[in-house]
Amino acid sequence: MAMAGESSRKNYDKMDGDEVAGKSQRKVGLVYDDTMCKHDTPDGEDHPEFPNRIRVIWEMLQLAGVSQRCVVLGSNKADDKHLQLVHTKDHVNLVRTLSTKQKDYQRNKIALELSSIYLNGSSSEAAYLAAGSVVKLAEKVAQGELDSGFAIVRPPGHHAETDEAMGFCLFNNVAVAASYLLNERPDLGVNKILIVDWDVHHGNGTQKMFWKDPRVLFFSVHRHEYGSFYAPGDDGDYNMVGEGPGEGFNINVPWDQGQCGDADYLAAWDHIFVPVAREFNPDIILLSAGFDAAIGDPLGGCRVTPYGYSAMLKKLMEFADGKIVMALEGGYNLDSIAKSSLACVQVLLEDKEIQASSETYPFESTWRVIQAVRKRLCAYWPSLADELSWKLINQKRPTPIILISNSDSETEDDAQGLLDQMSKLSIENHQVDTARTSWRADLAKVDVWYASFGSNMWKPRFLCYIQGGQVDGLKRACVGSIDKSPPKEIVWKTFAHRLFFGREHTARWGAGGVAFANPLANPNNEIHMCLYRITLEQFNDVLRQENALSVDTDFPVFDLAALQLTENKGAVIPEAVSDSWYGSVVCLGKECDIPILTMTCTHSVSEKFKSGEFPLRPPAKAYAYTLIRGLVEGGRFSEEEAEAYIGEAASKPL
Ligand code: X5A
Ligand code: ZN
Repeated sequence: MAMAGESSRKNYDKMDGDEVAGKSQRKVGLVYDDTMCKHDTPDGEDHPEFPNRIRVIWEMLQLAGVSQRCVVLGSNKADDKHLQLVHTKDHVNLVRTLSTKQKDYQRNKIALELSSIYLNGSSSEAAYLAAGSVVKLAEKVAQGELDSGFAIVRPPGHHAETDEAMGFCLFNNVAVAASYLLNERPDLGVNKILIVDWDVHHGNGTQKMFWKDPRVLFFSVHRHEYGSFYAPGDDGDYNMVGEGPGEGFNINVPWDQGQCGDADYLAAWDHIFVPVAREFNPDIILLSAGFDAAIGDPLGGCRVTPYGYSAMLKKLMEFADGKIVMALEGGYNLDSIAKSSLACVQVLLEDKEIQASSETYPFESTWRVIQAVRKRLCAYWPSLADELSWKLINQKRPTPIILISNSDSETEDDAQGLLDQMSKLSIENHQVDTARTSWRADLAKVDVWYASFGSNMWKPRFLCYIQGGQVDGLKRACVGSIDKSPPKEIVWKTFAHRLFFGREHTARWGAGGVAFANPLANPNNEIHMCLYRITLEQFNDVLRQENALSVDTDFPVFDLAALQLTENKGAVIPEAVSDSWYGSVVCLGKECDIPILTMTCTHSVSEKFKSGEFPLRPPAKAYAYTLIRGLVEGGRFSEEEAEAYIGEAASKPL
């Protein structure tokens, strides 16, 4: 395989000793190969996991003069035999034969069946190189030829499951390397491997591959938020501790809010990972080093700084004689991933003392999560058994507010657009304002039923609009309402309106329509709605978030006069949201003398759906699943019934 370049070849020779420029240092390996940049979207469409990610990291290491002090290795193609240690034969065959497909549409068809995957003619080669390079680097570190190393690879790996590519990942690079050391190289004496996954997403693939294997201790810290952050579902929950002989060897630290930073991550290190790693005493550490929890990342919404990464890595250097193999996973802000990578390689090189420190405290929710994890796992790891001191957990900071939210109705579709938007995004660390403006106090006294028929039927998803948080695919956290108290009551009701799905594509859910209710009633129709009893203040905040407006506002979008008008006329179009997709508020009657309000498209827009001017589209799988989940978990329907209901609404003409 191609080497990274002529200059690096020279470096390799030069670096063959322990002494560089007179100072002794650790031998750190780097793998980089431009060939992995060839994996790209087939149609040139923007995507956050794009080729330059690895290039900027490599260039940063060169510019900083750091790569010149490392051992630069060329890439290495994985053996099918090694891939099959963790993947099925079918999966390996599928990825291998991608390159033999002559036409993009053949690959597009495969990619479409998978979650968050694109493929082109070079995807197969890149996937083989990514996995093989991590294997090679791990082998050299295990052998002692290198002290540690960083494989700057793509596509990433940790979402890839035994038989499935997903989440931008084709082969599970780190898992292949771990399994290779344990099963193919008994001669190297690696009996216990610690895999640390600090990518902002849960390492679902890695977790599953070593679920019952006590030789691999898996740590993953990730955003989880009721199971709604990618990867969807319960896999990332802290209750997932492994099974059989592997019970206790799987440790998830699932954040239940975004915006976690150095203080939160280091708290997880100090109070969970470090004590457990000390007990486990690994022979080598493999690090799923995604940098999408970095400050500025468009997908992660967290705030880890290069200092934070270096401090976390430094704490890991205490174990396994510092034998650490880092493999790149996610990370989508070029500046952040380059700087974070540099900080990490400097730690591996033991360049200098780590400067700076974290000045803030962890969130209250961070302490809650850490305590829950410790409690769940202390039976396996005695060092987690003690209660954290009250003094410690009392050191906490308030949850900040992001002033922009988004929703199903978000019209920004392409990834670059999102990146642009992100750079304009104003994140302010101001505290929740307890001195509310007067309109809030007034509207807080009035209750309404918010009637949901789309993804908000799934309670955890709706709660994001109240309590803040993020659901799958959402590029930014919901801020929640200023009033974070949960709904006072939840009931289900049926109305004589038509559920339908329209629009072609959303940023969050990809291709497919989102749910609308026809604002006009029709006795032949039946729509199922989940009604949340909330205050009119909260309803305003939901309405604003649903239409991608900031909740930080001096004026209500929907005030008492508007409520009166809606009750009298059946529907109003609040000025501030009139151009948005959910531009009208419809009153569906009363329940216990409290008005039932829903938000949907305006009548004139529904006419355009009817005439075909706007497209009707069945929902994307994941989106439909959220609705089905809402209907099932809400006790409205069995899964089959829910599917049939959604299926019918998605296929019948308006
Ligand atoms: C490796 C990684 C993220 C997938 C997000 C899909 N994957 N929405 O960061
Ligand atoms: Zn990630």
